Amino acid sequence: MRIDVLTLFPESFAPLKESIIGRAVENQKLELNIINIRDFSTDKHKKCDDEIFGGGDGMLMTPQPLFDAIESVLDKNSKVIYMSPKGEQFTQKAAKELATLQHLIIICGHYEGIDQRVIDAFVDMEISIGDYVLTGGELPAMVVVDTVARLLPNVLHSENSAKCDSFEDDLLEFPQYTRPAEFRGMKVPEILLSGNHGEIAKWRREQSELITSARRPDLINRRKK
Ligand code: 4G0
Repeated sequence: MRIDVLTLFPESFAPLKESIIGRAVENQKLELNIINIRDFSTDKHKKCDDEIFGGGDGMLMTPQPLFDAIESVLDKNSKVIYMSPKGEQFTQKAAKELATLQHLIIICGHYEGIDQRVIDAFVDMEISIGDYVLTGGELPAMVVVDTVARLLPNVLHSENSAKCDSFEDDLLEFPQYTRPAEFRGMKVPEILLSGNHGEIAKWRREQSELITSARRPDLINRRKK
């Protein structure tokens, strides 16, 4: 998969060069291009924002640099996504759908967002990562890139790690332990050391159901449907 991210702050994407996503890029499982919208401004001062028509606080990103930046990467296989607090809620299900596509273009707005004409001309999907407002779409875009990239073939070590995730069956994860079997007097539950895989699977299922009922009753109700 190829992902092009359009932003005024390309350096904020440094975290994606680390760890699993960094390795996915190195191993060519993901082609990730971080594109500076300012490079496309035809203004003599490279200006990319202006005041809002009709009044109101703050600045809006102007159409020209965005139109040119988008047109520089757009092709017939592209899905254009705009990160916005008024977008559709991003979920694991949405990530799985995006992970099947060839090419994503993700637009990051800053300030009060972008001119509506950019959205009308190019955007296929407005996505929100949750009901809160950030100073820019960069953190939300990183959330989308990370979530989608770890679902791509051969990005995680085992096929299973993505399939066993929380939300995969609308249940939260059971508690997990590693060595040592006793640490500062705190013991790992006996059942997990028993080697009885049937009983272990049963215990994990019960634990998942308990934690999901306590923390996310909405998920339990959704499952019953
Ligand atoms: C568009 C996404 C973009 C409009 C972006 C701000 C949160 C999210 C931005 C605004 C973002 C999210 C109207 C302030 C950039 N913040 N929840 N900030 N306004 O996904």
